Formats: sequence, structure tokens, C-alpha cells
Amino acid sequence: MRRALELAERGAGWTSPNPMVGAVVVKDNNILSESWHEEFGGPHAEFLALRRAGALARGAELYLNLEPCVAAPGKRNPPCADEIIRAGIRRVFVALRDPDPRINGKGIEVLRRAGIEVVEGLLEREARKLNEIYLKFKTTGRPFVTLKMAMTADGKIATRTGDSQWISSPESLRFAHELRHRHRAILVGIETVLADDPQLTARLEKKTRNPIRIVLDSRGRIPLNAEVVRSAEQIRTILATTDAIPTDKERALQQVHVEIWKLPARDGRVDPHAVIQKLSQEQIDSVLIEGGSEVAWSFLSQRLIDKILFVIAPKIIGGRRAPGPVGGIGFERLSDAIPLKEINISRLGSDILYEAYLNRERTISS
Ligand code: AOF
Ligand code: ZN
Repeated sequence: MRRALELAERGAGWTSPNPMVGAVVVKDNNILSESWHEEFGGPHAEFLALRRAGALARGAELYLNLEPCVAAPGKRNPPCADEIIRAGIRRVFVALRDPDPRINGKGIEVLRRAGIEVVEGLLEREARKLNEIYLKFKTTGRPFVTLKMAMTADGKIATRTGDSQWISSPESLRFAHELRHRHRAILVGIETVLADDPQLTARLEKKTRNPIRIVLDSRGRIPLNAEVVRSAEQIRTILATTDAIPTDKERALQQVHVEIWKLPARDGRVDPHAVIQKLSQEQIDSVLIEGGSEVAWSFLSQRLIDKILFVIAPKIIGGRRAPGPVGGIGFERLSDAIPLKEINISRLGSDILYEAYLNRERTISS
């Protein structure tokens, strides 16, 4: 199953909004064949692995990190449960049921009715984490929201003059690009665009998928020569704004292929709830928020973040005016603090990666 999870992860970034799935066919303690779902719309992992094993699959065991699919309207691929039966598989290990209402338990039922032994729940925790985006989006119809911020050991995201490049290590930068590749959209505030003029693309040695770029800019202050505006014809770019944007600015941006989302305001800014609603409508399953601190507060205070990734660099900047990762007005009382759960700490070169979940009961712990 560990191998199945490893294989599944190779599809990261490519399978969205479908799940990452890996399949391993085992006979007499040997791996006969293995495969994974490579990209959205492509053949399913089970299908590929069984085809590779051929006649040898008869009497073998199959390891899957997700329940196999059954025939359903709207599906592109042949039902894997039928393929498993036809191949003569003896026993199937399934880490996790598929929450897709067309499948949810039916895949397992079909196998059992055909006399195949099904063992559920092996490495279920790991399987849930791997497909956390798919699980949230399938069960709620809303995007999985990750907030990623890099800061110094004294909790600053820039110096008092706004210098922020680069706080973190080269390993952290690579991690940031991997995150961009794995999320369907990336979102930043206008202040970040004005300060850093970022490209917001996924740049790694391997082939990557660029996220859809979203800039929160309630008054339409984005310059027409900003990097993201200049490349809007190549990469889908959205300006999430309000009625406060001047009409001529709106037209000028549309002319250069920037998509305009006119959304309601909340406290003089684009309402984060409206952003999430729009993302849901657009079938965007995940969004990576990269700052700045005002955007971070706006989404955090409205309880719209699922996961935070704080990268902490071994540096001290100081300065009472130097911003921290979360701005806004902040809570008055400690008892209002947002609790973080399932804390995980690891290293990224010389930096520390602090990972935590919020809203856990509403997302994937089920
Ligand atoms: C995948 N890859 O390896 C498995 C999936 O439209 P279809 O026919 O590709 O079906 C997509 C659904 O199939 C998906 O939502 C999930 O429920 C199920 N399993 N999907 O893309 C796979 N095993
Ligand atoms: Zn399938």
C-alpha cells in the first residue's frame, strides 16, 4: 500500500480535479505490475496495472489507495471494479472509500458480490492526506484552501521597508513551486503584486502545470505593466475586484485578457466568502494563498483556510513596523485565537516547515 501511495503521488498536480490513484498487483509476495493515474481524463491506475499484469493477475492481490470505480453516467473510463473481476484478482486492499456519490461503497460491494475478498482501511490516514484536495472538493463542492507564508525566526515576512526577497532557503523556494504545481489556483493580494511584481507560475526542473492566477484588488490598482497582466494571454489570470474599479481600468485589463470577477465587498475589501463561492462555481478544487498578511487575515478570520504552511527561516529582522504573516485588526482576546490541529514539523534545507490544519471537522477527517 505504501508503494501504491508513492505511485499515486506521481500524478500530483496532473489529475485534478480527479484523485491521485496508485495500483500494485502482487502475487506470492512479488510485485507483478504497478501503475498510477497519470493525468485527468487518462486511464485509471487499476486498469493500467491489470493490463500490464495480463493473465498473471489471476489469483493475485491488488493494492489500491482508493476504492475502484463502477459504471456511472458522465464517467470517461471503463469501470475498474469490472476489470478487477474479469482479471481474476483474489483479494483487494483498499485504503479509502471514494466519496464520489456515484461510487461511495459501490466499488467494494461489486467486488464482494463477485466473491473477491476486500480489506479496507490499510494506511487510510496517509491515503486521506494524499488526496485531501479531492476529498474536500468532492464532499463539499468547495476548494481546498492552503495558506503558505515564509517568515523569519522572529515572525516577519519583510523588513520595515518591504524587502522580502528572499527570506527562505533554495529548498523552500522549490517547495513553493511544487505547491503552485499542486494547486489549481494561486491567490495573492494587490499589495504583494505592487511590492514584488511576482509571476505566480510553477517553475521547476520537471514539467509543471501553472496555477490559475488570482489577484485580490478591490479598487483596481494593478498596473497594466505588472508581470501577471503582461502574461495573461498565456496563463489564465483573474482580477477579483469590486464596483470600486474604474470602468476604463476594467476595460483596459479585459483588453489584455485579464478576467474580471466583480464581487461584493466586505470591510472595504473583496469578500473572501464571495471568492470561495466563485471558485466553487468555476470547479476550481484548490487554491494556494501566498499572502500578503492582509489577505491571510481576511481568509483566516473568516475560517476559510484548511491548511497552513509556515516556512520559518533562521534569520532575525526586527522592527516593530516590519509585518508578520497575519495582519488585519487581529483578535482582541486570546480565547478567540484560531486553534491549529495536526501539527507537523519538518525541515526544508536550513528552514523549518510548520504545517497545521484548521476547520478539521469540516474538511477531511470525517
Ligand atoms: C481517476 N483515476 O485512477 C481512479 C479514479 O471520468 P472518469 O471515468 O475518469 O472517472 C473519474 C472518477 O473515477 C473519479 O472521480 C473517481 O471517483 C474514480 N476513480 N479516477 O481519475 C483513477 N481510480
Ligand atoms: Zn476506475
